[in-house]
Amino acid sequence: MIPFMESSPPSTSAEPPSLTELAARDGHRPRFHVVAPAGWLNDPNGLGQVDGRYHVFYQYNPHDAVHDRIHWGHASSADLATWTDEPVALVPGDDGPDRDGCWSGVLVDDGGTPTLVYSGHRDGRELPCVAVGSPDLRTWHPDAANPVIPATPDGMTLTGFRDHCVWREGGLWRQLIGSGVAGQGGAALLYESKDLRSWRYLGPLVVGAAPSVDPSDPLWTGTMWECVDLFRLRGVAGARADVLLFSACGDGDLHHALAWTGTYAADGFVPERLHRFDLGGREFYAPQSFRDEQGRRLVIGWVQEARPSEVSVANGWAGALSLPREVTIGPSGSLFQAPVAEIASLRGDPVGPPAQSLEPGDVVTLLSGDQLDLELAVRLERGARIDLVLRATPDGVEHTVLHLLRPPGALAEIRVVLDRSRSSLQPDVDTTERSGVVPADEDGIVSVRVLLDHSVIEVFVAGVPLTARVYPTRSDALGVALERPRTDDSAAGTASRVMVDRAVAWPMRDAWSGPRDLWPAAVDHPGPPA
Ligand code: DQQ
Repeated sequence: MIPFMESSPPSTSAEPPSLTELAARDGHRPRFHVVAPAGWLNDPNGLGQVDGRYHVFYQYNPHDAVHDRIHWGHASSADLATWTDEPVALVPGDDGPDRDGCWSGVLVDDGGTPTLVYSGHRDGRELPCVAVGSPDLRTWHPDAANPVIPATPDGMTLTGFRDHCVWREGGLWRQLIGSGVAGQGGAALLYESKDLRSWRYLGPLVVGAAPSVDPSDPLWTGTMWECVDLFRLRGVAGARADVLLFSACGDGDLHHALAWTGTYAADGFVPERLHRFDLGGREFYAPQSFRDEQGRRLVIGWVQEARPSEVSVANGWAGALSLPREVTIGPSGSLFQAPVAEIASLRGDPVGPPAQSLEPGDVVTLLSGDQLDLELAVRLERGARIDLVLRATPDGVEHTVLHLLRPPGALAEIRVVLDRSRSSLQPDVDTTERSGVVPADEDGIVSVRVLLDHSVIEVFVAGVPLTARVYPTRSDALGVALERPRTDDSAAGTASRVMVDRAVAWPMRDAWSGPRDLWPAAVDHPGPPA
């Protein structure tokens, strides 16, 4: 393995470095994404906005960068761009249903009492639990009656029973629990309650059909649905859809996040269209959504590592959360995602070349760096391709390329490919391609947003995200350029035109300030400006 360190010198004391010291010196650690102080992070949990302040909780192991005896970490933000650590919210009990871990769940407002509904993990299975919080969301007490649902529904053979989506409807609480019916497919099970403590099983909201496609297919729906989430979207021109978001899992393998759009009514969900929720596959998993005080539907997912676990352990940390994204629906029923507008507040001074047409072989160098926001508007004639090169060393030995290709045929679509084959000299990181097809407009105009944060890349092409990790070994892997290949991938050949209407890059500031602590203390937040 090739060592990679950024600026901080190694510790000179005889003491081995702490997890936070190891994490702070790893050049692959994102700076404007939510990451745990150190240790392990996986799913986002308990997302919400309370009295104006945003809260994210997350699956957390403060003892090591591995998934074990999961706690709930907590961070808060006034602006969705800069974040502050909050005290650890949930710790596995000495005994009881969450002795081996406090797995994923949600935050609800129970008549003014903040309440978490989560999965207690013990002896290899999960059961629903609740915890009650102080008004400032900093102190949490698991309910003495946990688990609040003591067993899975009678007569069903399930592949799993965990993760929660809880809402008010008709004066009662409802919840979905992620599951799967053996021999059939993933499922969301529907329950109802007056008090969040005593639940009545209503039946499956929906059971996936036995997946007919190969598990390697990006639309494979899995045998167990993790992190189920149901919400309604209303768009312009009367567009409306109910969305069932879930993470497709099979035999313990985490595959990808998918979303059904369809109709929720009469205790059931009629699925109509299945969407890949992120073209990055397993590297964007376990998303959870919430509605903020502005009425926006916001989603955050877990950006998994794509390097071996022992490398994460050696660096003292693993896992990041995606940037918060707003999800909307278009008139054609497509789902659009975009980073929340607040992220732009982290931008420094913009740099960008003038609008121009690219000839075959042309290269336009952009602002270099590994902590950047980029906006592009390009026009591709049929058969034309443009490449955005990221994290490139000056000699090109390491580089990552986002290809945007407009097929030669009549279809108004763009093929998006993230080629990571040369992204790292480290042999054991995942460098497999991530790709998909996104709708384009008839003129071949494509809007692209790229948020590069060290090892995390979040790309949005025409509202479709692709999230992935890259781990260049060299500290000079900072080059960013737009390139038109010498030959286009088309019968139209070089007759096609490529126009760059707009290309702007901004360096990005850090979302965190000051040292981080594995067990954060409560810190007063400044009040709103006078
Ligand atoms: N992660 C949690 C589970 C969930 C899984 C455990 C998804 O509750 O099903 O850390 O990544």
